[in-house]
Amino acid sequence: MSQPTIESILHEERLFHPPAEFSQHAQIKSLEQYQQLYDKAKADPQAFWAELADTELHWFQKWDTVLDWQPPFAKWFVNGKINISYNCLDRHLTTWRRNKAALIWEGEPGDSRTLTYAQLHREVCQFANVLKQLGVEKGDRVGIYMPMIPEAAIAMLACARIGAVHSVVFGGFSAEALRDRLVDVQAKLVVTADGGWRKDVIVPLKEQVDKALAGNSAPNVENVVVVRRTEQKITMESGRDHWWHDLQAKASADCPAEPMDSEDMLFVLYTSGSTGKPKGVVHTTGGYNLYTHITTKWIFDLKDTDVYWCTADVGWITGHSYIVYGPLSNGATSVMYEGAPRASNPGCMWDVIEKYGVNIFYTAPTAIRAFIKMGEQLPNARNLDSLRLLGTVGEPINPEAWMWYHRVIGKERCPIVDTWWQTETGGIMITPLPGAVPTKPGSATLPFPGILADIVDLEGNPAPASEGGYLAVQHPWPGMMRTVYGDPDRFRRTYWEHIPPKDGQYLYFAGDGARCDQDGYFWVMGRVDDVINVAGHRLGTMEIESALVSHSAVAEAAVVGKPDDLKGEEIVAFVTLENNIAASDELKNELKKHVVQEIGAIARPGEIKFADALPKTRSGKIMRRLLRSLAAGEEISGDTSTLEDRSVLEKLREG
Ligand code: 7RM
Repeated sequence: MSQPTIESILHEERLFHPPAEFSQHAQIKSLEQYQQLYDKAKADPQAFWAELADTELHWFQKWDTVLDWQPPFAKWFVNGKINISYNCLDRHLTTWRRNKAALIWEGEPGDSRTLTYAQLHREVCQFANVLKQLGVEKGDRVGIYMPMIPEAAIAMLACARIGAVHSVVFGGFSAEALRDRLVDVQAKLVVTADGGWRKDVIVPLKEQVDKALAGNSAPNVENVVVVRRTEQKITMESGRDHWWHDLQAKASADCPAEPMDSEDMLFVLYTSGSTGKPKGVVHTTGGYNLYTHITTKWIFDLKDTDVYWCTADVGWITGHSYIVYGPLSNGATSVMYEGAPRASNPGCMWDVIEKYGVNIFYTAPTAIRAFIKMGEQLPNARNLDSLRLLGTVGEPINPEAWMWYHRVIGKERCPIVDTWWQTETGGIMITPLPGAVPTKPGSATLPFPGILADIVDLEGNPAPASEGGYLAVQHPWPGMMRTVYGDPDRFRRTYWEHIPPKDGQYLYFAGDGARCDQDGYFWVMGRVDDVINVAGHRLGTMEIESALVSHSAVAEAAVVGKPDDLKGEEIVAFVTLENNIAASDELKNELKKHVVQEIGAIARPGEIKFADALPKTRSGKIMRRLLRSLAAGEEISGDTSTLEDRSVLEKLREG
């Protein structure tokens, strides 16, 4: 896929109005209504958020200050007492939703399970008691390393219920990556499963946990709770490991939700940046609850009869905010799917839509491009009439993929919400409201009410309309991350001082390049830092470089992204070897395997290129810009005058 260019944006003239029938019944019904909300929020953000917090959420005790902003540290709903598990469960039990499906789980191979709000509440209360019995207290951290099964959501909600802080680690990460995260967050307990299904194969999750904990390398972990899922043989360490079903069967279902301070930590989720180790992004309770609640309600235009399906994994922020917390806080029916399209079952997504009558479908551009490749006969063979709204997230969507989604899946009658946001923002920031904002293929359109998005240069000055610049946000919002776990200084430097504050005015730097068109529509062009986006997964080039350099044969490594039709970007690694080591295809494979072992399969380099030397500046910085052009097979353009040794480039070009 080619990254969007300013030229392609300038030539995109197609405009799709929300269908009248859709707008008529929508939460937000017209562009005027959106504009009113936007203006109201802009004029008095605190009043705007306070009114929503009051009407949309249950508080045990009301806050006394809406926002305490000590840049770049924000506190929302100060001294308010709230519990997100209460808002996601208990408050629905006294309504007709008590027996409504909360989670519909479609598992592999052919398993399924539906949990009503009452049933989910019961399971969550029981597991909350299990956590307590195992010594987990308010403020303690709990690692969750799980397949896409209901127990993942149950564990998250159980933590939230007693005030424990969850840190979900995507099940595709390796034992090493898991260990790094468990150590950084000082997890006291880990919840996992014997295994998980990933495209016809079993991922040995418990085995990975054993590896991560071996030799007391994550010393804070006292207990491991294991869900029986795939039934393959695992070893259970006595005193440390416990079966979920044993504990759950004995646990009381009575566990009132702990009134949490609005600013108590809810979870830590690790994400990659341009430097150093992945950062533990910290989200707190009240603001996150409100932000995910209201964005879900307005952007996905939730109706009480809807079946809503977000295809993300709960190991990513999209799963946290838009499978679990946002939908459940609204009392919605949220589908959770363990499977994934693959050669043996290429039409499985459409089967799920047909089986459950899915109305709202939220997925990633990389998935859409894979659907295109598999052919429209697959969706065409299923009844997709239930669909009324489509969404995308994770990377810029190329207009061709947007048009295919609109025509083949949406049958030209479903609005598409292209939602821009990040782990750090907690929830969706730039997006159409589907009944209100006309869409353009490839544009995330307009900011959500209360979000003051800007495009600026590195001094924080507005970028000229024709050129584009850096995406930034002006005012704090309730869902924003509060800090980097254990490193507030890194939080300040990375996000709030990258663009130097002027007169005490701080701008949040998102790390994306973007442009605004003549209608004020945002076009996000992709990362401007050393973060690459492979199939919607966010990876830091430096993490992959560190993994490569940790191999004894490697002297130096530089990793860049190369445009890829399916995955958006593909990882290309330039590697120089230690003196006595010879380059070979076997070594390439070994290095790829090594990266998988260090980080996980999502970080496997697509290509490894051996080089005698890497192009560097006189001050010794690797010139990635040149490597990016080389990887993409482009002519090297721009300034190469800072290159220390020009022959390095010639050699690399010769291959
Ligand atoms: C939700 C999520 C964040 C990065 C972000 C962007 C890219 C996400 C879009 C997008 C263009 C979109 N969180 N991104 N959504 N780019 N249009 N609609 O993906 O932390 O994992 O990644 O993803 O580069 O900075 S994330």
